[in-house]
Amino acid sequence: MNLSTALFIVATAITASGVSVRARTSQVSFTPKVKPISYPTAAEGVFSGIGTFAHFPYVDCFRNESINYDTAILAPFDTATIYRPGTCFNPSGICEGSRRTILAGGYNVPQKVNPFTSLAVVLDTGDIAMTPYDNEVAIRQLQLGHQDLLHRTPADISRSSFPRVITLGGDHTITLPILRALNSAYGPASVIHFDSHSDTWYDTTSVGGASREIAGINHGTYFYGASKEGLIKKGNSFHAGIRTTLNGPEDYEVDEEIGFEIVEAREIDGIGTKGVIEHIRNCVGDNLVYLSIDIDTLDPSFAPTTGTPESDGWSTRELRRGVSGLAGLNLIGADIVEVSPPFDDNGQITAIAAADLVYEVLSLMVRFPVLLEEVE
Ligand SMILES: [Mn+2]
Repeated sequence: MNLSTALFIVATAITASGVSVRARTSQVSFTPKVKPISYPTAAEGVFSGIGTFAHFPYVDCFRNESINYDTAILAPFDTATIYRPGTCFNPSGICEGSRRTILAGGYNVPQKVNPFTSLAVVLDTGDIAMTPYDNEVAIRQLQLGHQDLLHRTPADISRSSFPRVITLGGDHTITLPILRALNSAYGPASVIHFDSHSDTWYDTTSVGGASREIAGINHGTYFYGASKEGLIKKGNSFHAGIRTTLNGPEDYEVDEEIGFEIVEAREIDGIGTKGVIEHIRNCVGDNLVYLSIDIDTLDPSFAPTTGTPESDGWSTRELRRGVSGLAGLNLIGADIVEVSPPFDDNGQITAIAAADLVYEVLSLMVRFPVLLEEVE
């Protein structure tokens, strides 16, 4: 990142300095025959620049007090994964998948908004540093980093109470420290959770063992912990896309006790995306909502590169419809997790699907700011 950033600054200086640049070492005058191009161009939208999400400006908010409205952050962490690791490479993977998001202009046709030309200030803040050696410390680092971003003054205080963060995971464990951070600003929130797994497993020995308490917190159990900590609105939270095997029917009973309703993946055959959206909206109502998207909601044919793939899933089109169907809900933050670039194919099929899902979420956030006075 440092090298890329340095190169970017140098290039800008040359362009801004005019047509004549004197090389310091040789003292030879150089006059370009072609006028420097003005930015942005379509080509820049694809190939040039450092690899931020969809070419949004990179600002290291952890060393910079600049205000912001919406923020995409990156959280590399995969040391609580039960099956395929590699999601620590995911933030940059999704950014690669977003390289051509603005090529055709960035206007979101079904959502009728262009997040690139709206008044919202959107930044790519870079990674939160998280240790790969100690999960207890890493989870704390993400919580504090997220909390730091969240409690800044938003760019437009007349429209928004707090900046909103879209986190590119990482394995799904990252949702727990994010919910802890959000709780410091908003209190308990409803959760809309797209996933093939409920992630509310309570018997930690069945998902990797738990010789210490921290070992029981992983990407299959974090919602159980979040509910016990009072971070989730019970009865007003929702899983969509569930289809994994269970220990037994009792898993669903515990899940309901923890506070979730469920639409299984197979139900879409009967009720369609419209029915799925209706169920979700009825469940969360006007509550503050946190949105968490596991890429394994998608069938492995649409997203092969993920921590724990499950067949019989939804298509990218169905999931994008589901996400854009959340229009008007009080969305206070979101994550997209479990993309593991080392397992992706040469066409970056998973990274592109994930990037497009982030684009849908960003479009929602730009359209519907959340001002607490208007919600309560
Ligand atoms: Mn999952």
